[in-house]
Amino acid sequence: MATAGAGAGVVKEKANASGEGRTSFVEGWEFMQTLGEGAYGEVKLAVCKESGDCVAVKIVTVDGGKEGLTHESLRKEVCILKMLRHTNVIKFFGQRTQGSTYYLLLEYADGGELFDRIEPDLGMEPGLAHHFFLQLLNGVEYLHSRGVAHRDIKPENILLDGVDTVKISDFGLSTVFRHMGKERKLSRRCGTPPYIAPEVCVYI
Ligand code: PIT
Repeated sequence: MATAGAGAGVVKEKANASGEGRTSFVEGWEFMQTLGEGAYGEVKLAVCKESGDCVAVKIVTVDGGKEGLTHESLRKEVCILKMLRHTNVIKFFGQRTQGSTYYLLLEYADGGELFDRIEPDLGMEPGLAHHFFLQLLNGVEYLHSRGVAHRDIKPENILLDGVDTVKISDFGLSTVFRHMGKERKLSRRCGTPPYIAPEVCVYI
């Protein structure tokens, strides 16, 4: 399936499979299956009705109930995504909002998560691990060159395309540590507990 850049406005309501009439459509794009779900909301595959191109759409509703999720945090995530353009970083194509619901149109990585390529108790063939790790380093080096700290790198956030190209995703916890050459020391302890580096956990 082709992946795409995106242009189009919000939004028309259409009945979903259970007839609840709550499935939103970004105009010109048809929503398909859910690609991922998290505390923030969900990511759906959307197909351009005209060209057949595919994008991933992250759908987030700011309702005050989800911890740490605010209009401000969403704006920051979008602002960071807009700064980035690299083969190993998921591309951002645009954003639509409808009330408190944000639709982020993102590159569709059709190879799934790196997480699913790790076999329990076995890991991964070293040659393949090397292939992924080099690309991950390339992506992280690029982020740092742009002054962006991702702060939640983990196999679930490393997506793959159909030819095993690494795509770093989920910038919900990311922040800017360098702006116009001026560095800012970060002190917030964040990440996903099982993956947090010991030096970040230690309370000084
Ligand atoms: C895909 C497939 C998939 C999830 C995503 C993209 C999500 C990407 C994403 C999520 C973010 C963000 C940037 C990218 O800030 O299963 O093609 O929260």
